[in-house]
Amino acid sequence: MKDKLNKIVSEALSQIDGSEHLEKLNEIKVAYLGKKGELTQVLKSMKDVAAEDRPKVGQMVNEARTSIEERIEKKKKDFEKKVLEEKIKKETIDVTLPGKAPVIGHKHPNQIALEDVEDIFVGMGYQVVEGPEVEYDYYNFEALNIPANHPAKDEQDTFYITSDIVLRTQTSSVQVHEMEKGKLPIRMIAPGRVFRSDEVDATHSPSFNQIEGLVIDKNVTFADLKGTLAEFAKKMFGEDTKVRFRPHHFPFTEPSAEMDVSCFKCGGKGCRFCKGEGWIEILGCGMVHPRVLEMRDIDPDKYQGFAFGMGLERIALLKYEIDDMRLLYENDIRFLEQF
Ligand code: 2NM
Repeated sequence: MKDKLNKIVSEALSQIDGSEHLEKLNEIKVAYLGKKGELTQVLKSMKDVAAEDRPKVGQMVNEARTSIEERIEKKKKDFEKKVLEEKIKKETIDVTLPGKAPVIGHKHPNQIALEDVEDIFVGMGYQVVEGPEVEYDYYNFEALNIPANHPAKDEQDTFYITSDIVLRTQTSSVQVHEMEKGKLPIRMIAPGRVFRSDEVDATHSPSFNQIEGLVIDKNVTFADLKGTLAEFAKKMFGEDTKVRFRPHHFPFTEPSAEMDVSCFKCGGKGCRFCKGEGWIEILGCGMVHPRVLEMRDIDPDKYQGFAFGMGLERIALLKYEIDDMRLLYENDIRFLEQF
């Protein structure tokens, strides 16, 4: 009996060890431990065993059963481990493979220049104010002391929607609205799109961007204008930048001037960039005309103001040494990627 059991066990174990998948293992389990299995048959033949030998034989059969069961369990675990290992191997990511760089957008040079200008004036306590692009003739011209017969009002220069509604030619109209609110003092810049009936070329476009500034307070003088704009020039173009003012004429300011900055490329010696001048024109400015203040019920004997206006594209072209304004409007990715 003992030999028979040993034979069954060693056969079973070698079959278990040699099995290659889970189904085979189940077949083996049934073949040895199932209802009609070999070991079960042995148990059934117990009745033929002498009574005094039965406990011993019973123990032997149980031991045989346990050793087969344990080996099956162990083999099962081995299979599960193998399946898991294969799964993990399949799911591994090779972190050494080169990645795909995401395409990141760039700020438009106009936007960079706008944010630079805004940061400087906001730092000096100015508010950024926006207004409508479609404007009454009154706010665009009349309230700015531009008379009916002024050449700027010509249809050659201004886009008319109706006889008294225009596409704004400057953002000063926003400042007229601000003065109209009646809250003083005012310290503001008005950035935005303006429209003029110009042909497209390297320095002109029918639609471009302006930033105009306005300060109204008690005891404001031309010295405040000069100090403010000199500080702006240093912050915008570098601490060594010098400024100079040339007399000019605007209907809405008196006196009026144009401001140049020393060439930030050659430092003022004269180069190709400044066309040998050493200076670059950057903006127009002046003391707000008393008539402009009076029209808004501001007493010019109590309050004075200074104002200025600059073209955003012009600033961006200078800052990045771009020689054709059209590049700013074409949205060619190869151009925009450089900023
Ligand atoms: C410029 C030049 C000089 C200007 C004037 C005003 C207002 F509303 F106060 F009258 N706003 N902006 C001004 C003055 C604009 O642009 C070249």
